[in-house]
Amino acid sequence: MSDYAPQPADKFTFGLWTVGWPANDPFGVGTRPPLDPVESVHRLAELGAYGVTFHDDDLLATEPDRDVAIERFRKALAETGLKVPMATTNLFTHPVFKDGGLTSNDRDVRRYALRKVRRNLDLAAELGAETYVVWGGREGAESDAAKDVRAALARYKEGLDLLADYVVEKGYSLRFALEPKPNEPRGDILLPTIGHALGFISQLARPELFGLNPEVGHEQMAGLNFVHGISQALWQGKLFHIDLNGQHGPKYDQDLIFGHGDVKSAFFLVDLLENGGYEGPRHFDYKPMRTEDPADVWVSAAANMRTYLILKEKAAKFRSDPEVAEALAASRVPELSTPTLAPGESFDDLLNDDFDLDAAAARGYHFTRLNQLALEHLFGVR
Ligand code: GLT
Ligand code: MN
Ligand code: MN
Repeated sequence: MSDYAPQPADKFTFGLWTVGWPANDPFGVGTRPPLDPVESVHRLAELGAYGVTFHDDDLLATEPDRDVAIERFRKALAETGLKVPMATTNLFTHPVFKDGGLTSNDRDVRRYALRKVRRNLDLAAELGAETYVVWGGREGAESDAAKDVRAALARYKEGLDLLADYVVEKGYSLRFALEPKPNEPRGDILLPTIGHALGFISQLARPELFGLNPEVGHEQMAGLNFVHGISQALWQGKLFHIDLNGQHGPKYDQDLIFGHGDVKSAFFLVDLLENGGYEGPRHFDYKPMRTEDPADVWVSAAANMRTYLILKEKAAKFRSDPEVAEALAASRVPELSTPTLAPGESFDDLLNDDFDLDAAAARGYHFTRLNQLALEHLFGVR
């Protein structure tokens, strides 16, 4: 029996902005003091994490001089062996981004936003990042009169095409991961779901350099099935990165600890990630609750990883349970992987089927038993 102790090989990563969130919200000021990124790096390494991720501005949380902040961060990475697999740009906090960064109506702001991303791309590449996340939280509107959405998408494309050209020209081995979100902070955000973002990528000049960084809560805020969304991203070869957290259905973005929202979805998600060929980092993008003190922050960071490892063990047991294998077969789940036409068959050959319509219509799929077996594994009674 495992003690669920995270190891670097588990590839757990955390954003500096997660553990470092001082817990300020629209109704109140922070309840925790700012956290030194150097302390976060050391604490996360002690807890067994593999890496840390950052926005350009996160590095400046307690040290305003960028060069000094980068040097201190670099030293902490060297001391702990923590990796930086992903980085991103803050195009949402400063008031200048109130109407967006890459899609602001103000052309000067769009030009500034591109310069800000460009500068942090250089640092990301230097620190060995492979993925560059683009979360356009301010790219959107509150009123349909205020934003020409077709023009905004054209500017989004223009900006991302320029950034991709820059990465290629510099020889960086970075790929971009777009992060969908339906709303908050904007009333409506562009690229609101996994599906919208996948459709948008097909319009870019270098689609091969773009994939997704879907977040559990962002799809669930829109009432969507995250496991289905991740399945499609994997199927299209576009799951470049993932933001794991928890959410209780359609409401504000809760950013709970992974598994502390919809635990059934978390179980099937871990099952999918572990068996679906995803090899990237398991990145937690959560917020330690506002009620928690600075020591509780590390309890919450550990809880994300422990929950993942518990669910991983449960998913493995579910998959190796002979009764589950039998129930899957009875439900014809493996049959869906058989192509509808046999090798060498033509469309016309379908006309030769000896098919009993009434018998097929009468057959049950026995999904109830299968679902109950999954839940019993999750409950820990099998
Ligand atoms: C911000 C947002 C997250 C994004 C981060 C990347 S920042 O906290 O809520 O979902 O992943 O920009
Ligand atoms: Mn979120
Ligand atoms: Mn996120």
